[in-house]
Amino acid sequence: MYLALGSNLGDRAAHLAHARARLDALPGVRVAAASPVEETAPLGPAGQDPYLNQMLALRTTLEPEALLDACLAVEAERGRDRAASPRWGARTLDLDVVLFGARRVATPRLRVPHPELPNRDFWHRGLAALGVDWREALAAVPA
Ligand code: PH2
Ligand code: MG
Ligand code: MG
Repeated sequence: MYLALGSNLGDRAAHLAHARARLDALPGVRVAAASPVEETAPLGPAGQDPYLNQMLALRTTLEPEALLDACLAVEAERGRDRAASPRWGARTLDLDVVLFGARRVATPRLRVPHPELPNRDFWHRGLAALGVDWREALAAVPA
């Protein structure tokens, strides 16, 4: 599966490094590959600082919602406070499930493929660095 990392608050590179290490240490999760880290202009509310973004390829035996729970826990370790920040507001660490094989998930907590995938060129570049064409990957997911 492919996981997007983002940070635009505090020590951004350290937040991303923490995420890579903690995810790799989780039972049933391996970081198989990582794209280069890219600095990107913020999408969303004005006045935010630039992001660091990175795409990871994870091998996992976890189900998508279990992986989501692990991601939320790792975000919280970096002080992510969802209540304090508006949608798309500044954040220390954001971990987004972008693709999970050819699976489609649509639950109240999780939508995969990530609905923003078609709109984020930095995710497209991250996936391309991992050998993935985002259009082909999307096309492989059944409706
Ligand atoms: N994530 C957001 C909102 N805006 N902008 C950039 N450049 N990178 C992101 O990862 C990002 C964003 C919400 O998750
Ligand atoms: Mg996000
Ligand atoms: Mg998120």
